[in-house]
Amino acid sequence: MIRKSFFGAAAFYFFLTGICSAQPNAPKPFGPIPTENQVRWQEMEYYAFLHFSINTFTDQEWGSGGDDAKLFNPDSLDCRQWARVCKEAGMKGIILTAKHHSGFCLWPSKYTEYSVKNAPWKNGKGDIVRELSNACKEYGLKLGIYLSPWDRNYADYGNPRYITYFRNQLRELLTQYGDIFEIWFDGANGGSGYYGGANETRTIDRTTYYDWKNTYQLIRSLQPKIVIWNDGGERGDLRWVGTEAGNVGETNWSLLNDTGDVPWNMLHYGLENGNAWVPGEVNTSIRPGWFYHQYEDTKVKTLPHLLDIYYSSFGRNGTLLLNFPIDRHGLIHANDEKAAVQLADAVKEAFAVNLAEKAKVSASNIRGKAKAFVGDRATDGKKDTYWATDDGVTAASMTLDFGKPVTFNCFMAQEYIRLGQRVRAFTVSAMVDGSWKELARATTIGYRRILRFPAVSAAQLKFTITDAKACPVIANIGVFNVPPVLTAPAIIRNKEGKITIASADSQSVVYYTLNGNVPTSQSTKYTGPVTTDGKVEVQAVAVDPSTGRSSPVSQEQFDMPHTSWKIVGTDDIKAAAVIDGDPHSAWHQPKGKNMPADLIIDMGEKVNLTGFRYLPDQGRHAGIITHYQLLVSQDGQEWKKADEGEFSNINNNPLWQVKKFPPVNARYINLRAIHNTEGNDDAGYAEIDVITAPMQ
Ligand code: FUL
Repeated sequence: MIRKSFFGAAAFYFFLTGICSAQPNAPKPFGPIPTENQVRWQEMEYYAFLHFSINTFTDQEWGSGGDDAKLFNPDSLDCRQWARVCKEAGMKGIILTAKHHSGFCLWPSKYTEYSVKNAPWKNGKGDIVRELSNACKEYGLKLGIYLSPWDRNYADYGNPRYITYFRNQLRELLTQYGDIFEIWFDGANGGSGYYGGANETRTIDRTTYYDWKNTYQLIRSLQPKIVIWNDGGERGDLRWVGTEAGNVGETNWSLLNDTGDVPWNMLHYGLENGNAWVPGEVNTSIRPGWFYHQYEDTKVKTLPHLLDIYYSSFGRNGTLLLNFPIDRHGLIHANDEKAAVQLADAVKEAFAVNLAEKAKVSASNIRGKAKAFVGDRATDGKKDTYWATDDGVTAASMTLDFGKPVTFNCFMAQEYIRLGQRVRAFTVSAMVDGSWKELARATTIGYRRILRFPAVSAAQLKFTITDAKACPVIANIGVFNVPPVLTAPAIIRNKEGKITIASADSQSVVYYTLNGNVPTSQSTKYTGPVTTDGKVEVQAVAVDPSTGRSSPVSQEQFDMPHTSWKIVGTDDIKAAAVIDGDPHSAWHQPKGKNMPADLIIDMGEKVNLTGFRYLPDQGRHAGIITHYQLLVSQDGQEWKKADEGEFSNINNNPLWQVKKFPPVNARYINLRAIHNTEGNDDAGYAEIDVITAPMQ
């Protein structure tokens, strides 16, 4: 079944375009306002990212640029499947990594040999951008392009010849595949790479190297309706929100100052008095990584997690760009498809009935007392009408009378952004036992703001704008009763092998299994920490006894317990945080300890090691290791290198890093930190773990 829009039935209320300022006495635009291209983009609301490249076949997040094009060989690639899944998920478009940092091109660019034309897939005759562009047309989706400015394959990266190459590629992509709605220029720029065989580190100044001004001019001349996303260098039409975790600030202004690089907090919250309209796009992946890794098949984000992302992006004046990693077959994995469709269904269910629609509306102030601006304009389901107050009135309220008590737990508001973003703060209250009870208090609104609060039954709701930059202009409001969704329990194992399972919902009961079976309410009830030994797979579910509703199942696989593990070579007892199984505790090497910095663990017994895992400090954005060596030893005296490399993209996505290598017997491991994200000597660790196989 094709879902017509992300919101299904609620879509009717949620779109806004058109020109209302044609009304006599309409408010004048205030401050920066969006361009037509930005409004068109904002109304897309929800669209897909697809990450696919040569490194899909080497199990890496970033390709080095030196991997053989022959590795690129999906056996069942089907762009129509990608488009179908995105359509069913309620998305309006797809942005494809036509070229990621590896430099490998998914289209047969005539300017490089490093592309599908030298891959076994379709005997070198394939063109994924073409196939996707056709599939998008068939499914009524828009197409966007990710073209990495950083190219780890190209010999001339770092000198001006690369800019000509980059623009030639842009010309190909922006002229041969129809309309492109968005172009994406990632902020990772320069570093180590293959670079035509030079295998070296190259740094560039991303604010000047790409001559963005002229590059933008070229883009806009080829695709006048495009929006440009650029993280760093030169501000584009859209901004990154400073995290890949799937949220933007609760305060979120669609404004920035007209400068290039901006500090993190500005990206996350926008700038109240910024002089340019630069709205935020929230990008995140449906799995921990951007690229496909089989070991993440059980780590696809659960419905409650995806709903949180949805409310923290789309519900906070952002658009949501959700990534599907394309797998080695060339398909969106079934688990990812299932999760995305569940999200679409849950959203459709949540917003099916807008209680505001039938309410009697009154407003404390109506612009010129004119019918054109009464409160009902915000509940008439029309996108081009609005409630507005007189100029100079920057605090006002609107009351909804439902006629009888109704139950609700969610409020939605939209500003008419064509006239600028105005509201600074607002509250939502309900008439309970004869007086107004505040349910929620929030800051900015923008294109759309959604607030959730504990369910209340009331016959009246009051929406109060407490502060605005200029007279408020409210296009839509909605009131909903959203079905509760239980969060999957969190599972951790401590150093002693004790498993703790925690549910975020206090009234729910947790059931678990230790044998790989899916838990149900017939499984063992969790009553307190469970002692385990050896490798174990834990699955857990939370069930609400009053409704019978259950959470998604969470699943963790633990390797050897850390019971006999010791950190060697430091007296600092706090170093134990690295092996305590708690992702929230961390340890950093003492100040003054230079890179390379060694962290040696004695595992207490000889094991057959096939890999390791590293989780950076989750609390501080510091001491995140990017380049490492993993040394192993049987006796703590003689060491050999089992692995070395980079933790790609760990700065933006500081999650578990999994590294595998050929089996080796060892009792000691040394994770040697070579570099970190800051280029200083801070080496930090939340957790280190190993991957073992039975002894040979
Ligand atoms: C990051 C890149 O480095 C990742 O690989 C990914 O493409 C993500 C969307 O942006 O910064």
